[in-house]
Amino acid sequence: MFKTLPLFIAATVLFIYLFQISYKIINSNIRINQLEIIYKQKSFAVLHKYDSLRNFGKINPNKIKISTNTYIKHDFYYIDDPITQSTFKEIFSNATATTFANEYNNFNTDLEDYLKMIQDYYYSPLLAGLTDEGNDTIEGIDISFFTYTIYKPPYKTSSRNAPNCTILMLVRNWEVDGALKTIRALEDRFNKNHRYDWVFLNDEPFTLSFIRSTSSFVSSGKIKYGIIPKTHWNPPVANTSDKNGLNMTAVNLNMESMEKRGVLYGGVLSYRNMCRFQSMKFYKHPAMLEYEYYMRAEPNVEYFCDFHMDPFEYLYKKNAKYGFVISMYEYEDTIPTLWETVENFIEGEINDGCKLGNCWDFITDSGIAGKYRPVVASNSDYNLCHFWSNFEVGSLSFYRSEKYNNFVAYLDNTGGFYYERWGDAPIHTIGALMLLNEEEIVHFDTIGYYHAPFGTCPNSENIRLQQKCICDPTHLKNIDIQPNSCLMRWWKHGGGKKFTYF
Ligand SMILES: Nc1nc2c(ncn2[C@@H]2O[C@H](COP(=O)(O)OP(=O)(O)O)[C@@H](O)[C@H]2O)c(=O)[nH]1
Ligand SMILES: [Mg+2]
Repeated sequence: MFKTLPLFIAATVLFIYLFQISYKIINSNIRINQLEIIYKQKSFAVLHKYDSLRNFGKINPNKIKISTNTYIKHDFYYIDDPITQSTFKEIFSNATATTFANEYNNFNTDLEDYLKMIQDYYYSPLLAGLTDEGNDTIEGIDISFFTYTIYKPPYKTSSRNAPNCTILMLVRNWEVDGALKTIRALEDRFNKNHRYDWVFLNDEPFTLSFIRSTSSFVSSGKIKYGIIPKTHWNPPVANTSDKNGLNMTAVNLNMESMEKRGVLYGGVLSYRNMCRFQSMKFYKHPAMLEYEYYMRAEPNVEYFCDFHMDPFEYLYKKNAKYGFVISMYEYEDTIPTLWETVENFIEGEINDGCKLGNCWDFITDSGIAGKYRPVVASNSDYNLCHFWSNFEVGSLSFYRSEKYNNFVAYLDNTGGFYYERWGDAPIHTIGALMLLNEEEIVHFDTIGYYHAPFGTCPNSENIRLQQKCICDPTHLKNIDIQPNSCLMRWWKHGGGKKFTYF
């Protein structure tokens, strides 16, 4: 008994001690949790204090600041041209155009209404089986060109140095994060000083959240959201005026085989739609009609440096038609018969007295350029060099010219966009070199740019400092120092090595 008592007391003390500790721990955790909950509730209340007022388009413009630099003023926020009666008249009969343009322009100004309109006119009939894949018309009205326009104040045109220019991004709703990264960077590095318009195009209607977030990232100016008609997007089918029609069984077989061979995007139909659209349709979209020059932007790219000059102004003042930053070799697997098609086209044109542009050697010379041999051997007289079109600045009148359109229509008639997987980059490149001369094509050597997996970074330290570049020209991802860059060929056979300073 006397022996076990101290043991018993010690055990009891230990138990009480441990119990107290656990109680404290549990209690403090509970308290922390409670505090956290209260804290979260409070922050939530503070954060969302103005939510009911902040609902898009329903705020008091004079009072509520909705982001660090943006006041949305309701008056400025409305559906606008270019879908006015005259545009409609080009597409529809007169009577339909008048009714529909009125209906369109009378729509309430809220974004929700835009979406409801899309829902009513676009999705519901699709779901009800009233339309099919190849048809955008509802009761004889083509709804596919709908463009929604936002004016974001201060809406000034005076800061622009070239007329009628726009930044164009073809994009899907789910790419919104990448789109925001691009907009943020391009606005910061370039456009906040110029306020050129933005145009977003999609083969599906943009969602409300896409429109809200992207428009809030643009500093100011006009922002358009356009739907691409299926007739401009889907493979051309038989019995349409577009072309003779593709043999889709053959297209599918080719896609399967390219996929098996590991050709990039070899098995993807939507990629082919995209390449054909970017080659021969984008400049025809009504949202683009008011513009003279365009700059292509893609989601998830980077702009390493401040722009020291305005590429639009540069092309405009020099009367140039095409500008690029990166040039490299194309995958031959995607264009096995492109070159013979081009040669056939040229043969016909030259017989008609047409002359090739004076930089043609840039894509036909296959000799050694600089100290590197070309790493890509070609099976045709095309050396596979092309301007990377994910960044390009181009004259839309060049793209709308009869000659360019004859060229792409000829290519399209062979079905090569689908039977093979012709990219818009080699097509823009070949078109430009065929129809333009040296002084009309510009290499922008001071723009720092990255699109996976390659980028370009100005070589001069002075320029990098002046333009606040975040890039390393010696990095392996700098395409300009890689043997698969075509830049040396451009210096040798194209426009030469020039500097893009005024
Ligand atoms: N709306 C839409 N945009 C597309 C589609 N496919 C590609 N794009 C856009 O077209 C551009 C090129 O596509 P991307 O996937 O970046 O191809 P890559 O640059 O050749 O690897 C990007 O701006 C994409 O957002 C599509 O099916 N629908
Ligand atoms: Mg891309």
